[in-house]
Amino acid sequence: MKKILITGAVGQIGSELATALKKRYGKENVVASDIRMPSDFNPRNDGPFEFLDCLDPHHITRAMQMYNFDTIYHLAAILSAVGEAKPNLAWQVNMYGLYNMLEAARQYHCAVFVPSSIGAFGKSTPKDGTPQDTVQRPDTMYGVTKVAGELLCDYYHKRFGLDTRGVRFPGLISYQTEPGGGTTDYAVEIFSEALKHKKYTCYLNADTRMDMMYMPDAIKGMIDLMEADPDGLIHRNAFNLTAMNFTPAEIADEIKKHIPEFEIEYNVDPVRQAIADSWPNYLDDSAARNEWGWKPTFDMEMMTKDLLEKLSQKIEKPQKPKSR
Ligand code: VAH
Repeated sequence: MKKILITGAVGQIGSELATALKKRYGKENVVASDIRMPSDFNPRNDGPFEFLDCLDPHHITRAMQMYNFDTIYHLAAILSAVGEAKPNLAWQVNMYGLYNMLEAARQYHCAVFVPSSIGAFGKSTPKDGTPQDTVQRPDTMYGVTKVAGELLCDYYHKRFGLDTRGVRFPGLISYQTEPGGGTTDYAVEIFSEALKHKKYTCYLNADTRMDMMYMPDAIKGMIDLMEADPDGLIHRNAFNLTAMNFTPAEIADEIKKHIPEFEIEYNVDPVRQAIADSWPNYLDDSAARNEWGWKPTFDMEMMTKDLLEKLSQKIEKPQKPKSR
């Protein structure tokens, strides 16, 4: 039976991945970890949780020895916008944290999933149908750490035979957690603002096109990749992955089909606009489709309908705190 560690398990991806993995493998076989506790954690119902700072090898060693993991989903990271505000912190967490987890995985013989991002591309990367193998010259600290992380994971596979796997995620859209300081966060915030206030002030230009994905597809993609036959993987780390692409104006029009009175206005944040402008318009994800059968379910229309339905239920009937 699998024994899985998730770092960054209280974050946007981690919180939903933890739920999915516990359902698939049993909650006692999935250890969620982070440097902050989940808001509604109940040790009796939710399975084990560990305070684990990926910058502290002692925390990591203690967890590895306690649980004898065979798989690590390393999600602890600083995202693009926060990374530009705090570049040193982004380097520390995204590189030293990754190095510590790869070293632990090497010593304890674990497979490792590490997410990269469309942020690993820069202005000189072809923006339309961005190839799997192409120029990667990002000019954000986040992008530098993502490219370096991809290369470090490839090195640990080639040099030590470590089973490293990963994808380049587009903007991920979910409703379970607050956005985590990324450039694509507008595509998360817009839905709750539309439901609560019928309006949203967007920090990106109306025509800023980026790849996006609904969280259920991202979670399925991560698990499918980690369960894929390794002999079929040519690229292994940093597979381009996408499900849809849209602009703020286009997602606003889609929301208006459900909330006709919804209005969007624009107050551009030059820092996040510059980051978004350096990223692709849309990726070519054929390598993932060919090598391990990647196939998203949700397009923009399906995601908008599903997310608004579920988020409105959550807003109307907030979850009661779990019984102790
Ligand atoms: C960010 N949500 O905006 C992350 C992601 C592709 C975007 O890497 O930084």
